[in-house]
Amino acid sequence: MLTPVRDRHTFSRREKRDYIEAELCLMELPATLGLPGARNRFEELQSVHQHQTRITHRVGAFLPFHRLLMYAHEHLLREECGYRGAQPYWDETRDAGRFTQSVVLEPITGFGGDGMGDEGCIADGPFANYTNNLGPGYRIEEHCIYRSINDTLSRMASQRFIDECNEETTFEDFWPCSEQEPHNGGHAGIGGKMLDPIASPGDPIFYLHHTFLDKVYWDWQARDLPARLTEIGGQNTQAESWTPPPPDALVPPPDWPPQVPQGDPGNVTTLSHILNMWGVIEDAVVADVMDIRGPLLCYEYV
Ligand SMILES: [Cu+2]
Repeated sequence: MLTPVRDRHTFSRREKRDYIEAELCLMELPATLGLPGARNRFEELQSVHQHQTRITHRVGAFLPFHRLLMYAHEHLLREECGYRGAQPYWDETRDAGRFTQSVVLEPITGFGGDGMGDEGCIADGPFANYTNNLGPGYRIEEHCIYRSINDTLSRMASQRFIDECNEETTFEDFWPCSEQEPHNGGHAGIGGKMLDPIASPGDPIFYLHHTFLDKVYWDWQARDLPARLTEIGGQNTQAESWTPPPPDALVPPPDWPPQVPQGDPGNVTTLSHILNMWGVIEDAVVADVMDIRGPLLCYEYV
């Protein structure tokens, strides 16, 4: 049986609460992997992202990597925190241009609202007291979950940008399109921690956003099956024009492992490209995550 993934807008009050409770549980479970700075299971997932930003964004593995990261997060919720419900995604097209009004961000059963005060810390909701230890960027230092919601930028989450991407007929054209507005809308619309390209999984809304993006990806694949279950491509290293000299928080510590793509014969992402999960779950290759209904992922959007 496939695990259902559902629009969070359709969740009952109880379903919303169950999910939030499982996430809070993950934030309390002690870390087991010894990843730098990660103090609990939630931060270990974040560390997987923090360690690999350069080889998982603006590259061909962007969509497959984040698909597996979504799966890893859900797997931990289920296996370690007893979560039984559907995996939620945030249908951001419903809230595009009005993120400040979104029910996803309400304080009781939602993720809490905008940042307040000098540091932009979220002031309400279940995560208001959570102290995150990873970021900004590659730094390891304690900070609140901070946001700076921007309704104008949240317009990038509009359906029309998804429609534009769906016009693309090859993965090599679809992937960069999806990484633009549909991806950036959620990050820039929420702002703050979510706008940190390296440590953004420190805001739990990250998982609803990227599951939404994964649905955008799957919907595109589903327009031409089975052909798009094997269609992959794109460069493995970020194009020069996309990597301006970073400020110091954006330079990985010298003692961290270098970010080197593995598994492909050249600088093009293939089905044998390795998706490294740093021990949170087993590593996989791109081929393992091409079909969300396949033996590893086993889920469906309903
Ligand atoms: Cu990312």
